Formats: sequence, structure tokens, C-alpha cells
Amino acid sequence: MRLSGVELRRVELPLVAPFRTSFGTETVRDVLLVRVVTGAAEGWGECVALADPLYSPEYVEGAADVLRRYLVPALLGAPRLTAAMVAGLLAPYKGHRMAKAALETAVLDAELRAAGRSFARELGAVRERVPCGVSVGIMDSVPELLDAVTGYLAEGYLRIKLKIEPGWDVEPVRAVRERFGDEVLLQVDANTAYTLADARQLGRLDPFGLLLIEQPLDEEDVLGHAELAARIATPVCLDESITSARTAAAAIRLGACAVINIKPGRVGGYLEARRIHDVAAAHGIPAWCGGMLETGLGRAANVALAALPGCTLPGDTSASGRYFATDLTEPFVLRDGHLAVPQGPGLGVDPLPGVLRETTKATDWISG
Ligand code: OSB
Ligand code: MG
Repeated sequence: MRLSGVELRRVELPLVAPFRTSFGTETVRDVLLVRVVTGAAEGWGECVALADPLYSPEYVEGAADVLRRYLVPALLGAPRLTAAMVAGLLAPYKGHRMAKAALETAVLDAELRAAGRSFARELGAVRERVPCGVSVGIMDSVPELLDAVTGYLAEGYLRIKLKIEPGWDVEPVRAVRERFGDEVLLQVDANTAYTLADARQLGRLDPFGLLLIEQPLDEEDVLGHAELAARIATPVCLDESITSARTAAAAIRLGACAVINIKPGRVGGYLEARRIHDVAAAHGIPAWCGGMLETGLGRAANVALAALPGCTLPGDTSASGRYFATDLTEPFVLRDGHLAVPQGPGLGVDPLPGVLRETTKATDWISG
């Protein structure tokens, strides 16, 4: 393929409810979309960077800037382009994995649409539908949390993840266990809010039979996670710390994680995400597909990843309605706690032109 140009498009979708984590509260999703145009087909990629650099160093304006200034020009200059070449062409520019992932995904989508192959088939999916979990934000009170969880369980979600932070950990977990019982698959996510000095407090979660605790400590504190894992019974899962297949292999070797949350955006794209899946599988480490409040475009590819054989735990691949009143694509709908894996060429979904038009705040066309 050869790129004729790339469109950077900013869309804004209000969330159905504020989503509070230990790092902040999201009320609208300010999304950067990448559309690549080639002679053969067009392709879409969704950048998962949030508006502010609170989850990771990346943020949406920064991602747009590095794409415009460095990443897109690096691909426009290539005489021949395949998705497999993108990471190498972008490698001189350090970091910015979410921006790189969006661009690589768009190129891969164009390539697969041209070839008539789906993301699911390309990545090695073995399921036609995937079991889904839901990530439940920090609430102002326990009764509010129990109401939210009641609603999600009634919709059919097969796993509940509670966001936690110091002061909101044992009490909400105990309340959910007492109300809904021991059979509910339950896990927690701290988004780096603790230190190793909190090991005793985190050990108080041990009696509740959690599937895992996600990223309790700082993203650079891999050894701390290994130490914590030796002191608590709840399996430690890493999210923020896993930035590549190499860091995943090192974290596994150090005993820092018993489970891995794979987020393609955080690791530079779906091709690296698949390598992380393969590393985890080779070590017998369960993996699952994380989420970044994606629209239907990003969700389509995540659901394909979640269908890989090593993704053995339900992911944060919730239905469109958990995030948006109107999604950018035909909505993903939960059936029996599962989402169907798109089977059409490329992502297998398209933005709805009317919704795209109404939610777009700005576009920028970059060509050689
Ligand atoms: O840590 O997994 C996380 C959302 C934004 C940033 C980080 C995280 C999350 C979620 C929500 O937990 C996952 C989703 O439903 O998309
Ligand atoms: Mg997380």
C-alpha cells in the first residue's frame, strides 16, 4: 500500500455517567480518530489517550501533535507500507505508544479491508463471542455503588471490577460480597494509588476471594509488585506497568504479576498486544483485554483481541450502552453477558456518518 493522506479527527461523546477512578473523573470522552487513506482502502484507528495525562503520560492534544509532526510524516515518506512495517518506521520516535497504536491500527484496518480479512482472523481469534466484564467507578457512597452493581448484574455482566483507592477499598468490596455473594466474579483496580507500605491494608482484601488486584502500585514499581505479590493472597495483575512484550516478560520473570491486562493502546498497537498475549500464554499467565472507554471503533478491535485463546478472563469490553447513549458505530449489545466478535473485513464496523458529523469538533488532513 501507499498512503495518500491521513485525517486526524476529534470527536466528543458524553459518557452516560461520570466515571471516577483514583486518578480523576471522566465525564466526556474526547477522542482522537485517525483515518488513513490508501489507494486500496481506508482504515480507522482510535487513539485511547485521555484528555489529561493522569492515567499515562499521553494526552489527546499531545497525541495529535506527535502524529501531525512526526508519526504521520514518517509513514507518508515510505515508498511501500504494510501494517507490519509501521512499528519499525515509527521506532525512532520514543514513547507515544497510544498515538502509534492509533496510526498502526488504521493502517492495519485499511490493509485488512483491502484483503477482505477481519481483525479477529488476523489476530488469531478462536471465539465468535466474548464474555464481558464491567469497570465500576468510585462512588460517593456504598448504597450508590450497590445500585450500580445491581444494574450491571441485571444486564448480564459476567464480572465486576471495582475501582479502588485508599479509603475506598475494603468497605465497598465487603458490601458487594455481602449483597451479591461469593459466586460473583469480582476484581479491583487501584490505578497506582497505593505504595508497598499499604501491603497490610491490601492484605485485608484477601478474605474476599477476588480474581485479582490490578495495578496497586506505581507503574515503575515492578519490584514492589513482586514484593506485594509475596505478601498478599489476591493475585496481582499489571496494567500501567505493561508497556511492551519485553516489559511483560520481565514482570512475569520477576514474579510481579500473576495476570496481565492487555491494552493495545498502552503498548503501541494490536500487533504488540498479540505478542504480549503470546508471552503470557507461554508462561501460563492468564490475560484479558482492558479498555479505555473506547467508542465502537476501538471496541471492535478489542473484542477481536479478547477472542484470542490466552484471554481467559472476561475483559473490560462492555456494551456501548455502558459508556454512551449514542455510539459512533452500530451499538455493541450484550447478549447473555457476551459481545459478538465482528467478522467483517478490517474492524468489521464503520462510523455512522450522522453521528460522526454531529460529534466532530475538528479535523485535520495531512498529506505528503
Ligand atoms: O485502568 O483499566 C483502567 C478506563 C480509563 C483508563 C484506565 C482504565 C479504565 C477502566 C475502564 O477501567 C475500562 C473500560 O470499560 O473501558
Ligand atoms: Mg486498570
